[in-house]
Amino acid sequence: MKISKALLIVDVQNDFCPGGALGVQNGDRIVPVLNRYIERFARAGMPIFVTRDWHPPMTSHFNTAGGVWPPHCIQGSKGAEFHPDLKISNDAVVLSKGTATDEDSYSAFAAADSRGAALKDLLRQRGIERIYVGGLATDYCVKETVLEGLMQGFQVVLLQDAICGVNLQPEDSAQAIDAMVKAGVTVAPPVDSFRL
Ligand code: VGL
Repeated sequence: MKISKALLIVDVQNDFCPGGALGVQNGDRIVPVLNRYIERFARAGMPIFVTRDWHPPMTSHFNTAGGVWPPHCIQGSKGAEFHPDLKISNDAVVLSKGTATDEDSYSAFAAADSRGAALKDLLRQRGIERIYVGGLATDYCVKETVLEGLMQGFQVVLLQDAICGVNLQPEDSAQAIDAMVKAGVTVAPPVDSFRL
C-alpha cells in the first residue's frame, strides 16, 4: 500500500524574513521553493499543514520578559502574517503555537488548529505516516519539529532547499542538520529532482 504523506511548512512569517523583527538572513529565498513543493503536494492530493508562531504581546519567550528573543510574531500583527508570496491553498491546515505566556513552543507539535486539535492527532486521523518538513528556522523550529516528529514515530523528510537558519553562531544550522540526521531524518534531494 502507498504510504500517506503530508507537507509541513514551519513559520514562514514576515517577522522571520528579512526586515522582520527576527529576520533570518535570506529567509525569504525559500518561499518560491516552498511554493513548488506546495504545488506538488496539492497535485498529488496530499494534505498541507502550515504552522505559525502566534505569541501574545507579553510572553517569557521574549527578552522583554526574561526570554531570549526580541518580540516577534505577535498575534494579529503584520509580522505574524505569512510571507505574502507563500501560496497557501485554502484547504491547508493552519496551526498556531506559542499562544500562551509561558512557552517557547519551537516544535510544530506544540501547535494546534483553530479548534484546538494538535498536529499529532490531525496527522494520525488522516493516517499520515511520513511528513516532509520545510520552513524557518533550521536551527530552532524546524529542528525541534523534526526531532519531535521522529520521536512520535513519524518518518520525517527534511526539505533541505526549503529551510533557512537564524545562525546566532555561524555553525548552528549545520549542527542542527547533523543532529536531525543522527536522529533519523531523511534529507530530500533538491526540488528539481524531488519525487513524491
Ligand atoms: C523561531 C526563534 C524564536 C523559529 C521561533 O521559528 O525557528 N526561532 N522563535
